[in-house]
Amino acid sequence: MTLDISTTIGNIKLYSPFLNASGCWCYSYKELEDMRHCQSGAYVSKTITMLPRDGNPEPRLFYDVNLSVNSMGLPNMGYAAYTHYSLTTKERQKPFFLSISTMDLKDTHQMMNMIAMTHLDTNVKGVEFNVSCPNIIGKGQMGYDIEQLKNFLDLLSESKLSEISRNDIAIGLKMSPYFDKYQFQTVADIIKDYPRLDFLTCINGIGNGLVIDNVKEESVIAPNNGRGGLGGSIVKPTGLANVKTFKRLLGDKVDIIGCGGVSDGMDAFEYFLAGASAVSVGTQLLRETPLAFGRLNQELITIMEDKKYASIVEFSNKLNIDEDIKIETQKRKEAEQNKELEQIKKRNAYDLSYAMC
Ligand code: RRO
Repeated sequence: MTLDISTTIGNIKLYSPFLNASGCWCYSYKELEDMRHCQSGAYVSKTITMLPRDGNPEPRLFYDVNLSVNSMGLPNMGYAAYTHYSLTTKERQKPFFLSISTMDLKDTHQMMNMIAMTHLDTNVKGVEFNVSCPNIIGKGQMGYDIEQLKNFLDLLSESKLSEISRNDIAIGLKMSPYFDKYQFQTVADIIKDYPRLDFLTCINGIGNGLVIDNVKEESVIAPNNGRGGLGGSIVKPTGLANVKTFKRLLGDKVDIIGCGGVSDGMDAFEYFLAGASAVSVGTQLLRETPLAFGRLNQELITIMEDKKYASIVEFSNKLNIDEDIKIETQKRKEAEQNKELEQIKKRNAYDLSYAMC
């Protein structure tokens, strides 16, 4: 049987469904070159701001066999350096995506337009807007602020980037992890209104975790009062649930890149079952270097052989579990409307009796 592990993100083709999670092995030219030459299907840059940033003070990253925690604080070389990288390495066997910060909307807007103007020269094939960085001191996540999220998406819709064909650039969002059913529905309702979104990456680190070194009796990281974004196998159930729920709510409107706790082929297989079309690797990449991708491809192939699948579409989104989010949300809306009507009726009755006095 010929076995095919290729996939697509929007209209961009990947010969393997694995890529790095932004933030892992993608800061420097050297790391990006390692990613360009490894066996991943695509690669993505560190989240980029207009100007270079040093990020938060060290120690700011910790990982062990179960988890990772970081409060990097968006260190990156700045937009010009990553554009220079893309221009000088435009011959690629795989798609290169930029991760773009949404921390300062004026800068973000400028970067959107510049990416659009240079994309033919840089051969950038995707842009992932990071609306979910958990570590900016003094700033919450845009993913948890619906108004801010809408403002950003309006800006994106009106930008030159949105005019570029889907065949040339895939546009997506790196999503915060959500935990509440109604939150999922609210966010999905907003995303539905924006036609030029091709993918969601679910999930970014779970924010504000605390990992304690019980020998030193202190947090393993220093910034943000010792709190940081969690990754690794402990976040996989949350990642899977986010992929599944957004796939259920958004259907074919977007492709989903599963992210969180992928360290072997079976983790990836689970993400595909939940509805992912591709999978990114974070903590495990730090542990194992980009050599991980050859192993992951091979493990996925073995699983597919064992289960007699010839391609990823045969099992992507196959997990069939009952979901009543839409019904529950509808019921909640009706209950709220009824409550409002009751109040209006009571007020009218009161006004009437008052008028009759
Ligand atoms: O740089 C970071 O602190 C960071 C970012 Br931008 C992000 O999106 N997710 C994360 O866990 N760390």
